Amino acid sequence: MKVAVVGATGLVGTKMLQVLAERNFPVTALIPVASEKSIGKEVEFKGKQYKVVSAETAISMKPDIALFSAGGNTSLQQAPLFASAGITVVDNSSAWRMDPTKKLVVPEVNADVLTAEDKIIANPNCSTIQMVVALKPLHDAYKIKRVVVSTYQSVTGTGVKAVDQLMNERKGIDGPMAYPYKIDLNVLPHIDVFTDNGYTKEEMKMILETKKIMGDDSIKVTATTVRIPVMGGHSESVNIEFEKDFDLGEVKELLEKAPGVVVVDDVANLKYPTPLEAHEKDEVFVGRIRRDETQPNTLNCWIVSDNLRKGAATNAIQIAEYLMANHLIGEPVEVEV
Ligand code: 11C
Repeated sequence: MKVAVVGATGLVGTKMLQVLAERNFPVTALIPVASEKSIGKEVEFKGKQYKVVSAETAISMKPDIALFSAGGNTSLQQAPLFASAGITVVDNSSAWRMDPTKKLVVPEVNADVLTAEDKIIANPNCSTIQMVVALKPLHDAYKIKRVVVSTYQSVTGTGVKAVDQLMNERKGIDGPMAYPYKIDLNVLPHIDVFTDNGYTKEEMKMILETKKIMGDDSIKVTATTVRIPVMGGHSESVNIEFEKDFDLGEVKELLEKAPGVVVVDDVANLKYPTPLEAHEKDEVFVGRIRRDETQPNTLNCWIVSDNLRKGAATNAIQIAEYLMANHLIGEPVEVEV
């Protein structure tokens, strides 16, 4: 596969290069793309240096797939240019997610919606991805009525400027601020911009994207998304009300068997997921699984994942792997017998 990575110098773009290499994605040509100011810079892939090129140059090189993580505006402008040249785009920005003509995909949940006609495929928001991976097997078994989620999100979700702000504050250095307030030794109940209903855009992403990915508009979600001074991944406290009652042992079994999920739930031995433990791993970790004793058919749990991996790069590359395995991109592979 000829693979373009658009936004190759950013936090997610860099992680995409790392994950492509680790998963041995069959890259026959790598085409890193970034904004004008980065053209000519080099990125490393599998020990080799590659020069960053413009989107126009990348399109002329006819990649099979373009993995985008360059922000919503770039995506709105450039994804259609790639798509109309026949190149399949997997886009990590929020630009196309709620477009009814575009698929919003978490492979463990709804890869089967993909077809060869999908030329722009949306990668969901990181905090939504990790939640739906854990919700899916439970929805299939007990049908979810309502989800109440509060998040504890890593500064890496904002980007390099936020990581620098946190590190500078730790060292007592003044520097550019990614947030309106200090983040070290602080907690900000504010991720992305506020919308007219008093919720943030991040909260609305969790509400709307969950329904679309799960293919069920009846699932009610309410969210409070919070930034904390952490780097390894996002954590979520999730309260789930089901239509049917459940057996706690069966819930754990369903989660243990679910693709992409690792259950870490042994409080007697103080075992529960943390972002430091989830860092640099591809799975979604679930723990603190317990009955909400205040109302029927309701479960509490704690969901943690590395937001730059399963929440972004890994999910996009899993989509690419699915497209490849199902011959939805590139040339069909001819096998000699
Ligand atoms: C954060 N979830 O942690 C955001 C980052 O819509 O893809 C990803 C934003 C998005 O700040």
